[in-house]
Amino acid sequence: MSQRTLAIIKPDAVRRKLIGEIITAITQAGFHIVGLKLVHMTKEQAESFYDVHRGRFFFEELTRFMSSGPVVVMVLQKEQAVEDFRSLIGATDPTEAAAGTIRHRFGTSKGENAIHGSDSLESAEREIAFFFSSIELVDHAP
Ligand code: IDP
Ligand code: MG
Repeated sequence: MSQRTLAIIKPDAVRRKLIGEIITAITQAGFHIVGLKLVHMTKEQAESFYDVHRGRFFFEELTRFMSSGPVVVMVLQKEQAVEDFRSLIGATDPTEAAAGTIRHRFGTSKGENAIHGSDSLESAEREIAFFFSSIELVDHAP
């Protein structure tokens, strides 16, 4: 079943000029980009995006970081996109992420881990709707 998931190239990776290399890794892994834009979130928008983490000890650091500079948000389509993209990005902590994963290659700490990927189909639907309207998404045959 073809699915859509939300990816975010985080501010650390954008600052380090890694947008091109990360998009290459994503498209070479078979994902089709069906939506893409550059966004600089306000602190409030980052808090709203990460609402499920409100109250966690890292919430303040996370939302400050995610609103610290522009990010690249993308909607990716592929068979089993949600699960396969989580595999491609690797574990949250880059030191624990498998070799070859995006976080292992480009992340520098548990917070500044280069990329976000939706953790379930339900999260993907919510996160895609958070950033994109239907006119900003192209059709891609499954
Ligand atoms: P995930 O991105 O792998 O799904 P989550 O546990 O959902 O990981 O956490 C969301 C984001 O919050 C992480 O990607 C990371 O940027 C940040 N984060 C999570 N745990 C920590 C921590 O212990 N210290 C600092 N930042 C963290
Ligand atoms: Mg998560």
